[in-house]
Amino acid sequence: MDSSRPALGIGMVGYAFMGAAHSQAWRNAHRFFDLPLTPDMRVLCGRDEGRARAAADRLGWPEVETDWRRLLERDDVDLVDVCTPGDTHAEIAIAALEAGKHVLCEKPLANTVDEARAMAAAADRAARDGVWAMVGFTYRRVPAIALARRLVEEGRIGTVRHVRAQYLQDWLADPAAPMSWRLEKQRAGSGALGDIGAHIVDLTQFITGDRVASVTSRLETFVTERPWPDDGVGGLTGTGAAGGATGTVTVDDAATFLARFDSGAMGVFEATRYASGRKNAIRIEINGTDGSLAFDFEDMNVLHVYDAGAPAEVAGFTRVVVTEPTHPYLAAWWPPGHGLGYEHGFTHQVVDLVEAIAAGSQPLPSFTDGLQVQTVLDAVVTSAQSGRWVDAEVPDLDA
Ligand code: 4PW
Repeated sequence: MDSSRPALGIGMVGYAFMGAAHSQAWRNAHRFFDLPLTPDMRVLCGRDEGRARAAADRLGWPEVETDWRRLLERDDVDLVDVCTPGDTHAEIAIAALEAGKHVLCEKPLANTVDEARAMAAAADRAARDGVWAMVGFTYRRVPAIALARRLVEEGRIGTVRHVRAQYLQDWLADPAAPMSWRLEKQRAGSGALGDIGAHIVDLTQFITGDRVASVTSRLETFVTERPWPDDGVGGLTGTGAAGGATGTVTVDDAATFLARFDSGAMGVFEATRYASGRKNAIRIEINGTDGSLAFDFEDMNVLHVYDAGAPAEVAGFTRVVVTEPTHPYLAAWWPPGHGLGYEHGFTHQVVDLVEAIAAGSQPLPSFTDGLQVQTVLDAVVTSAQSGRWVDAEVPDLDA
């Protein structure tokens, strides 16, 4: 720890996939970026003491608590990082904000619009006292995505007409793949829609600076019964216990929807866990009047840029390798050509969050942004039920 900078005490709830990704970010951010506050990993919270202790030792947390409420009582915790399933987000985040702790909360913000609204209202109240809340739409911090936003903002592709976005995974393509909390509506809120569809809603809105105004959609659950894994955890890897208990899938396996943005741009979205061979393909293409941008997370250090103004003889998509020090976040890392990985998005998220807290400004995406994404997800569900176009609500915190 850099002792010349004030510490920001971190308490984290949850230690699975996201907990591990967040831990490495808290460990590393200040070692590569010159941060105004130095994150100090103080305590990891998990209900099972043995498992939490093992995770803490592995991930670099010196202490363990088994009740998240203890984190709120501790003076050495300034920020609570919520890395638990969606059904606990609202309770933990609201209580933490009311206790005067900054909050970083995993996405999607909540399981329902009502919960998200309550969280956004709590964040709004806390902000008046300089206590800040941010939702973890991490992929915004992938340098190629941040560059795409910059190019759109600069007007490089003109007026956006088309937004094409897919989030493709395949960890459920095998009907024998195990159950997990991600497949239970009560815990996760929704399936592919909220877990990965939320990312492409956020990303396309972030890149274009526009808002999804209305949608028409389809949701599908292909396999309704799956085996529980031996360890009861399950997830994106692993196998079900042969001959063991099974669980009922109560969420969508795949979501497709058409969207109309505020600007009139048209959007086509697809989120699925059944795209055999696609492991974590976040594919976004934006077509504007003056050019286009294309990105695929499976080649995450690259942004394809088309300039419609280039002479016809040489016009075409340019494969921009996003590793130059002039690209977002890159100056802190390696020489050109030495690419970044999945975990760096989380590191950059910590950087942006810590800088905003130190500056006394709202870190983005805010809980209100998370609420707005939630209203889009809600509109997708409503449309799938009715088979009609549904307007996404414009969140009004005073309502
Ligand atoms: O980024 C993705 C998440 O939002 C990850 O690849 C897995 O799918 C874990 O949760 C979602």
